[in-house]
Amino acid sequence: MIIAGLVGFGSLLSPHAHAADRPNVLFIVLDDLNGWVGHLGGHPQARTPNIDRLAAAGLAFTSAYAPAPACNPARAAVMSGLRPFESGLYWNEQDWTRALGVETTLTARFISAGYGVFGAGKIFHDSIFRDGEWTEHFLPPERALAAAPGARDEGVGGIRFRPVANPPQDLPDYATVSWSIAKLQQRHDRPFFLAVGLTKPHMPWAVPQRYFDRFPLASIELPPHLDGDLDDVPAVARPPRAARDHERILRSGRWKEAVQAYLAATAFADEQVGRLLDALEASPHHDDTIVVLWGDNGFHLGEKGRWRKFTLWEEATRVPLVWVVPGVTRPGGVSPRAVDLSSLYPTLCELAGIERPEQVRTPSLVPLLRSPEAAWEHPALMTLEPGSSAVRFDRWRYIRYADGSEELYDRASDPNEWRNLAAQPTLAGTRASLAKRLPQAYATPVAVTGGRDGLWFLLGAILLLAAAALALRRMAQRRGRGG
Ligand SMILES: [Ca+2]
Repeated sequence: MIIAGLVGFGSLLSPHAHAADRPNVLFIVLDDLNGWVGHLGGHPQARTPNIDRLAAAGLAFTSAYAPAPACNPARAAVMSGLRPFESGLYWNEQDWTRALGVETTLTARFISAGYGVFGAGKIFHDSIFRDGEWTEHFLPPERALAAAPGARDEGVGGIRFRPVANPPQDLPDYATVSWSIAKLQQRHDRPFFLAVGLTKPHMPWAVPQRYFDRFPLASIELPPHLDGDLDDVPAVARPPRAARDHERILRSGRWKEAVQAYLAATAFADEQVGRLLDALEASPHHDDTIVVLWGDNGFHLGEKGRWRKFTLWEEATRVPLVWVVPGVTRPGGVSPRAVDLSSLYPTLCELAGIERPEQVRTPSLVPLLRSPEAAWEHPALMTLEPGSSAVRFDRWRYIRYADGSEELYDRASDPNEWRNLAAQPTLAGTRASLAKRLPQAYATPVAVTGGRDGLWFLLGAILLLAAAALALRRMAQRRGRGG
């Protein structure tokens, strides 16, 4: 059990506190972990005893959201305190290093305040570690994984899953956690900020057979889904391409297998979290370390006929968010307030007595860490692309797309978001007041350079260079011959 520290720093530090008085931070991020964890009840069969014991030791948010339903923009928002519509980072294909100056990011801020800042695994998109943002960092080696005996194939189309024959020690996350445990066991002469980024349960859901065995296929329950659910959503919310995953899954008859594999990958990731928590409890830093655990975005497993993320619905945006702050949170705390992860930056600054940069305007969560049910006037915002965002506030989810089309859900009576109420005349006032909370302006998107587009660009550039080199050689040959 993690016990909220007796010697906690219940009275928050001033920005002028000595570095030595500041708390340590253990910052844990999981890739593509949605609400399918025990304490959130997103799937009745999810088994995450370690994340749940952390939640029981402190405070769990039950309505926490990613600032964007994709890895790159969500992580950029957490690490910069700037939401996508402020930074111009909306998609995975954008180069976040162009938009975020080194001096502005969360870990650079902690380094300036005298912290030793350590990072392991995937923290930023593409696992990029820049000088000035880390005192020391670690990237685990990738090892070849062998299919478990009896594994059929690598999944269904782009939805990749398969049990592997390797032991857990062969997975990169295991090495990430081992490196981090060594950091927790060290003595530190100044406060530390240790960021640990696990890559599971991101696809491929390729984890040892033993994790699959915990979820017998015959017992697997499919997530809630409704025929005709998309009949009342705008056309822009159901692009034909996005439906292909689900069509293939239905044709294959392997929906339950995919659900089993996601639960298995999550159980593996949870076990790694458990190793870290055990190490923290056994370390000398147990009483003066803040723990924050979050998922970078949600994930659809067939709800609304969708797979992956990239939507403004609950499944793609809801994430676990757990805090244990000695002297501030109390065991068993639960906050139902809707918040988004762009608040992590100001919250951690406030808890550590570090002044937040001027450009970070998102609200600190400290009032909710102290009183989980305190009144909260701030909306949780999530952005898909310029002009398209969702707001979660009170019992509502309101979505407006760039073409002006809308969705409105009453989560109190419709937790699966099956009935779009945007056209209800009696809710016009509600809709208007929610619309006011949406972003009023969108930053120009940062140029797309990474991902597939970037590869094509690179390929084009290589071909051009090769053609130029060939032309030069021919010219030289002609000169050589002709004299
Ligand atoms: Ca519907």
